[in-house]
Amino acid sequence: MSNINDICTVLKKYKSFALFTHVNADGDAIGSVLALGSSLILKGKKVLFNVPEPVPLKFDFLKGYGLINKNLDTLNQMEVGILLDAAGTNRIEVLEKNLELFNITINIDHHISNGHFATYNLVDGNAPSTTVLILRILEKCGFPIDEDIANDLFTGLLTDTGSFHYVNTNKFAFNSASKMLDYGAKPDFVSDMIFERETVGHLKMLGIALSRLIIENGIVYSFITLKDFEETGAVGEDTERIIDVLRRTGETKIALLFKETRKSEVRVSLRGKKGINVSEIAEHFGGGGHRAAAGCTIKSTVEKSIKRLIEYIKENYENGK
Ligand SMILES: [Mn+2]
Repeated sequence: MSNINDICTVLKKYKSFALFTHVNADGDAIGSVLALGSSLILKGKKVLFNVPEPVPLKFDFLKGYGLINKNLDTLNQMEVGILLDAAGTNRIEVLEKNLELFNITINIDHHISNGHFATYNLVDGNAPSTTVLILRILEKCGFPIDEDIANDLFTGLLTDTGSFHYVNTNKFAFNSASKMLDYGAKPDFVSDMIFERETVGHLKMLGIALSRLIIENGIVYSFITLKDFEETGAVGEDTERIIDVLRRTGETKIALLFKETRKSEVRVSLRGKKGINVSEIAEHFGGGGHRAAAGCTIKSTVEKSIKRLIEYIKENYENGK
């Protein structure tokens, strides 16, 4: 663990920064990149915003969204590489083999499975989102936080806590939210933009997933196939947050959504309730995440993936471990 002061020293000393986050970027990933990057720009620094494609459209209301993935050909001219909200470099293709592209790297994250792979690492598993850590850094460094940056920060906190529903909704979350509002964040605007602009593709996929829902001994699961994508015209982004509807029954301990992403490849989203740590399950299958929300990818068919995961869970979590 590095001292936050060391990170401030680097942010103040150097002039150019390349920011990175993980594939399937969520609100916290994009919010972190935009908040830190925008503040650095206000300090006169050069910043590249690197977010793996496809960049989710629903965050297009955030100022700075248009700067994402611009001028990436100058990546190797940047002095410092900063990784945000990513437990490892394996979820950032451009860095997987090229972390040494930068003399100095900084890693800011709240995943308990984080590998502390950078020169400076600020990893806090108690942080409800990476954006609360960005807030802490910006305040500590005395860097500017305007209304747009406050909205970036709030977007990460709102989405990673499931609108202040999840187990990570601690005092730290509310204290940080309160500060973000002081800096000008607009919760009603951000919530409206994120939750009240659903696509038809999302609603159709949600209907399909709900119609296939199976519940056995507190384990709730459903699946979505490539054929469903074809028939509804939905895209990957349309299936986000379906898992958060699946988990809603009172008896749910573990919820899973199996999503066929290509032939013989299934992305599994997991949610834990009643204290069950689903990141353990995801890690067993080569993935990772948080206690209450995790994911993994299985190289197999939907049917076999379901069988493998459900059997493993039944064997290991029978008594609500
Ligand atoms: Mn996060």
